Amino acid sequence: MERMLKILHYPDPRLAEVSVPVTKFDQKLHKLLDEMTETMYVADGIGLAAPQVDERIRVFIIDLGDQEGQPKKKWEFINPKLSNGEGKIVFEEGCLSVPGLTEEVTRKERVTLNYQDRFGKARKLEAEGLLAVAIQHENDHLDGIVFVDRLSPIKRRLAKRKLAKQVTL
Ligand code: Y12
Ligand code: CO
Repeated sequence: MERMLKILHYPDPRLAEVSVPVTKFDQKLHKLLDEMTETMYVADGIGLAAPQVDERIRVFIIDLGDQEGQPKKKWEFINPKLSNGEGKIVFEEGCLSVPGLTEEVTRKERVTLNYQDRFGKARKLEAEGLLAVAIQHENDHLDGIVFVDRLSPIKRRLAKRKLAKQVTL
């Protein structure tokens, strides 16, 4: 059992910072990835980015759980670079850093992601649908963007008021 990491909550200013690339694919990185995985599972999330656990590096993980017949798979993305976005998809997003709020966000339907695995090996993934949404949501965290920032000004204001009123544990 790995250690549970503390998840920062919006609007913590640390969530608004831009993260730096990973240069060492060592034991320390592997430990963080394992602890992030445990934290995501315990919190019942489907994605988690390193800055959400106060580590400003370009790392995120995704596990969508069982998806229509496809077996469960945990993805680890390090130093991701998004390209070739196509189409539009609207999805009701939530975030472990924004408990108690879900809102519809428009993203690209298909994306290509170049990234490295935990050993530094270069990899490429063509994703669509929910996986593409999750990748864009998590990649935003690496640039200091939370889904609330992607809402229209009116919806964002309402969302912020709702969050400010709510008591978080
Ligand atoms: C699609 C959209 C967003 C992502 C990013 C990863 N998001 C999550 O892991 C969301 C977790 C989440 C958890 C919630 O709390 C519970 O279910 C107990 C939740 O519910 C409320 O806050 C009311 C919402 C989201 C990936 C793919
Ligand atoms: Co998030």
